Amino acid sequence: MTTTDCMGDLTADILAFVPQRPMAPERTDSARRRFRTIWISDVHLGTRGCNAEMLIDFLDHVDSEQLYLVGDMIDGWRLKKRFYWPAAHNDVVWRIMKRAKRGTRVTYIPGNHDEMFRQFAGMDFGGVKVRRKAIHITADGRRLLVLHGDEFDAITLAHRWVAFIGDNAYTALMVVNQWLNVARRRLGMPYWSLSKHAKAKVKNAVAFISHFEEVVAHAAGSRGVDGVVCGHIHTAEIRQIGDVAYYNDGDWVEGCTALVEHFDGRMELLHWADEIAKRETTERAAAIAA
Ligand SMILES: [Mn+2]
Repeated sequence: MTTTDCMGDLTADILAFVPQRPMAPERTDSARRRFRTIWISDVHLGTRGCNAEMLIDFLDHVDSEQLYLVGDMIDGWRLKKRFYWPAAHNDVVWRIMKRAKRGTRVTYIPGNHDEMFRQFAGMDFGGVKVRRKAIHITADGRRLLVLHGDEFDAITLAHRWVAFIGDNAYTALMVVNQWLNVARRRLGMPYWSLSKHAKAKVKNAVAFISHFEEVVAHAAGSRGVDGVVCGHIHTAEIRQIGDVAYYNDGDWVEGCTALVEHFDGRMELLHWADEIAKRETTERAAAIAA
């Protein structure tokens, strides 16, 4: 079998995997907020912790010329242990493939949880470029290195903030977080991240996170770029470290954040739970006025 045959089979397999239409139809009622670039990562599709509903809401309310998927989109480690794939997870994949088809330039940089896709780096599938890392040029001419971030684990062990409470405890915490938020939603209360709260309370975790940020920024600086965009540690941040701008787009397990670039090159972190709350307040006010 030639390489081309393999590639053909693989593309067909991937396209067959993407459903014909989503379970939750795409919302087109609201005018989408447009950005030059969007970065998301650490979605962990295939796990109960993944907040697919919130991500679907995000994808239905924003659009961009370019979209970077900065790793850990699918949790291959967890999926291997136990298969978990609800319709909402297909809907996320469908929406991303649809964007690529509509002309958004999509770059997928696999992380450590979806490292099985790293072997396809350099290839394109359905308009999605798979790469190990990328250089993004902002509208104001800055060069940003885009990578997942697990490259620095050997030095920082920053992702191991979880180790302080243990992986199983973290998973349990995520389940509690979900139930808590179902209850909060029923009571008309906004989304609240329990583990984000817990993480901020662990002093050592905070030290590890800031060490990770400094190591990544330093490595980017020595490669001569103006900034770095990563994910991996599930801690969204925009921070200037020396000459290097450090950006972390966060995650869609607990924080539910995306990094966006406006058309003038200005960067912003969107905390989607807050954006939903803002939108609902506006809608309520409009309903009362009407
Ligand atoms: Mn990771």
